[in-house]
Amino acid sequence: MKVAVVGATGLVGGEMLKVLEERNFPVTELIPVASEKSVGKKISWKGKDYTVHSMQQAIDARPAIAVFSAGGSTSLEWAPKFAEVGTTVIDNSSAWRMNPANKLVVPEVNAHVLTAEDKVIANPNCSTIQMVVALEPLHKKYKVKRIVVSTYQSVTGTGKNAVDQMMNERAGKEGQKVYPHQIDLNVLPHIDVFLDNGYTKEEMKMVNETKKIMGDDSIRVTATTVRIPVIGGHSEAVNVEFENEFDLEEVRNLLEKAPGVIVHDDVKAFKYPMPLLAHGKDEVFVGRLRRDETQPKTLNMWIVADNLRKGAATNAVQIAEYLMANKLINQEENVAV
Ligand code: 2RA
Repeated sequence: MKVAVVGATGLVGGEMLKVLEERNFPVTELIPVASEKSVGKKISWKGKDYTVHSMQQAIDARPAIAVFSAGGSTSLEWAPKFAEVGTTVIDNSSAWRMNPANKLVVPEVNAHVLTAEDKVIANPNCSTIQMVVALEPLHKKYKVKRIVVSTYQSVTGTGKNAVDQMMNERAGKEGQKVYPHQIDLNVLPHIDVFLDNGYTKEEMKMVNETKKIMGDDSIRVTATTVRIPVIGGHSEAVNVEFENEFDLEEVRNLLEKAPGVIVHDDVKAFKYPMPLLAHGKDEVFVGRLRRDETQPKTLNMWIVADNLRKGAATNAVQIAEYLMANKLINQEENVAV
């Protein structure tokens, strides 16, 4: 199957290539795409060199699937052009996520909404993905009413330049500044731009995307998203109120059986999820399970996942796997128009 990776030279694009290889996705021809300045350069994948294509060259090759991680404006301009030639686009930007005509998918939660007519599919925001994977089994059983979430997000969520800023600061070196303040030895309660309501775009993504993915507009979400000087993954402290009462052991059992979830929770042995342990893995790690003793039907939990993998690349590839398994993409080598 011809697969285009748009943004192949970025952090998420590189992770997408890694995940496609690790999961043996049946790529017969890889079409890496990057900005004009990289066109013609070579990238290596599975021991072979591939020439970086321009967008138009990639469209002309008529890939069956194009996974995008190239920013919202690029996706708005080019994703429809891929779709016009029959390619199915899975886009990691926020461009299409809240558009009613486009599906927003986390396979463990709502892959069933996908159809062969979906040609531009949105990959949710990383901090939303890990939260809904953990909440879905509990929502099915107890019905989520309200979520209060605080996030502790890795600098890899911003990109390579942010990692460089943190490492330069740590080494006492000068360098490009991505954040408005020092990030090393600090935390920034500021991810993406501030809106008129005092929240950031990142926080409103968690509010709005959660409802769309879980298919329940009655779910109330309030979020504080924070950048911290780590790599490896995003962490989240989630306080979730249910419509119905729960049993804590039953919650633990539901999570242990849930797809894509690993429960890591034994505080006596100091076992709990951490970015260092989630780094490079595809699962969502849950721990610190405990009842909120200040109000009924309410649970506290700690959720950690690698934001570049399950938070982006792996979720996108899992969507592609679902489409392929359910024959929802044109798998002919030359996609029919
Ligand atoms: C971040 N979730 O962490 C956003 C986008 N990747 O910066």
